[in-house]
Amino acid sequence: MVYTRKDVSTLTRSEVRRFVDALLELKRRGEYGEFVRTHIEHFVSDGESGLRAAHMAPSFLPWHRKFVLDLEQALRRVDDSVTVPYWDWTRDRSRTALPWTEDLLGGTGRSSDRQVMSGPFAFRHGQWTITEGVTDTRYLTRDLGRAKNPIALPTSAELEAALADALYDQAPWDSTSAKGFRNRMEGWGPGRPPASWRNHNRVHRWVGGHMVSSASVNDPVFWLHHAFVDLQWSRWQQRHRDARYLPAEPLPRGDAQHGRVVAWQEKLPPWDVTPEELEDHDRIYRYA
Ligand SMILES: [Cu+2]
Repeated sequence: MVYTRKDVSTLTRSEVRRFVDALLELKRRGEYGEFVRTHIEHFVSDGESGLRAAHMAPSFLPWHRKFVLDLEQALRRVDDSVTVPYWDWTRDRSRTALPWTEDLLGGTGRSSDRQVMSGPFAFRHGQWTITEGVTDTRYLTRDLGRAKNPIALPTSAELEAALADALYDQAPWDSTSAKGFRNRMEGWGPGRPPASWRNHNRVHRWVGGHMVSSASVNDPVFWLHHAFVDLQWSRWQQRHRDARYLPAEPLPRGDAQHGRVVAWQEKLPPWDVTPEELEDHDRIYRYA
């Protein structure tokens, strides 16, 4: 049965509770930590050697589509009414309103150590201890909007600039690709931070704390953010009917990116699935 992912601002109180409860149950069972670990292990950047499947690469979008889908299936094994909601950060831009409410994600971190003190994922409430990370911190951290050095969430105009690009991606297929929907959406822009952080990247920076690391999955907002990014890929496909995932073919020997990016019909690690097979999600889920 095809299910629906909803805008988080439209969820009923009971839908919010069931989503949170399912996350807490995955955490209790130890399954949640496996998702964090997978994301850390697939964080390979331009400067490192080896295949880049998840970030700074064309397969950024299909990789995270599959990743969110796996989490969603795990949540639905706990409670089959649950789907991953999306956070439209072009509209819900407050540091204190949705999704940062007491019943959903809780709020920003306190100023001394950025520890999140409110909501179900606050360490002090005993159900969200960080076990997989890149530091020893056991509590979830955030710094919404970067209190001491403020940055803004991306605007709808900036998002539109990504959606308007009819090319999916281009050489050198990394964080320096000057054009293409993928890099405009992933958000590695030219120049220096913070101006160079666009769309997806800027949201990670705006949330701060755990979201600014390869252990970003520890903050459940990761899923709401990536569901919205995933929705943008669908919108881009609808708008540019003839456009496709690129590269269509594996890059030849001699190309500096040979063996470093996943082509359209190549397997996307750690799964046995290709970008081509992930292009259409309509038989699994749709967006409201
Ligand atoms: Cu990621």
